[in-house]
Amino acid sequence: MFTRRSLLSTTAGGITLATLGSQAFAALPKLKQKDTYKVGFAQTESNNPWRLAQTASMRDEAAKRGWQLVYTDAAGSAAKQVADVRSMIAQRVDVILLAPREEKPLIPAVMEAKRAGIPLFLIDRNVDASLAKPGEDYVAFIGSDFVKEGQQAAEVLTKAMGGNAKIIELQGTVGSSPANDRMKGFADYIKDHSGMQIIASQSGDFARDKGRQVFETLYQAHPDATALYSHNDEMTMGAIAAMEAAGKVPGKDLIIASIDGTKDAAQAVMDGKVLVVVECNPNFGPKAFESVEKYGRGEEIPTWVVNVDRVFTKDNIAAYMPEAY
Ligand code: GYE
Repeated sequence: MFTRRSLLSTTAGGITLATLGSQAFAALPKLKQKDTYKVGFAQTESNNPWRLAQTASMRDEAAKRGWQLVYTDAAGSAAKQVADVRSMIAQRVDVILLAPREEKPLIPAVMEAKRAGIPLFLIDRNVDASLAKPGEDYVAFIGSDFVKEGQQAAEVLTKAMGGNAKIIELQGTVGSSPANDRMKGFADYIKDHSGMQIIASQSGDFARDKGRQVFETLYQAHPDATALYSHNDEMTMGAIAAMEAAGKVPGKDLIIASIDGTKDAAQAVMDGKVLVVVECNPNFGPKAFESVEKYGRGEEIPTWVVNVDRVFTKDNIAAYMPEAY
């Protein structure tokens, strides 16, 4: 529980630091200060541009520093990801960076690393906070505020639609923290706007083709839908394909709010097909490796290193295009 600790919040260089009292870190495995580390990076899947950009960022940062990267890809299976972390423990990596596919099934991996004396950082996704705690069971979570992303998507959509919409929601991977929190943030915002109604909500597993199939089915059942809220850009692109196949005009017949910032989605904002993309930046390499380095120096790490996300609409998307992946 968080009761015995003091929680301080400061903002430095766009990163919010939520710092816990130092006694909380006593239980964590330590990291020796070294010139170079053997870092395990347990990726969850590689079937979309966001994941590929994230992996490239991790590889680039490792290469830049001359650190060894032990990379695994769980190919969309939480069970394989647990096995991947176990193999990193067996190989005695210095530190583990885990992008946990789902909130609960990865808890054993987090706890086993702790018992093995290997410090672990969660990157991009979180685990269930009632079962494992930052600063106690793992060092820190480095990633976005997904609740806020959902709120921001809802806010832009609500304003654009004058407070009235029949919304189809495409959820991310069931049991993953971005799906849970993006759903919550959006719902929190629209509950004060009675004209904003979610008429159907189902998972498209953060994947383009699944998103296309699920949207097609939901839209056939709910042809009165006027908006789409999709938890990531890949599902959005799938849904756009389904809309166009049904003879509908994305951006006119259905107003779209999405999350991530892929090249395809940014182009769709340029083309007027997508109203808003809330950013979720995949370039974790510099921040993740810097946090490891600091931890090795004995510095206290904020329990949540928050990525600050931008909001892209037709007004500012052109400037972002060169960065899109
Ligand atoms: O939005 C999605 C990816 O975990 C924050 O996972 C990440 C999400 C991201 O597959 O596109």
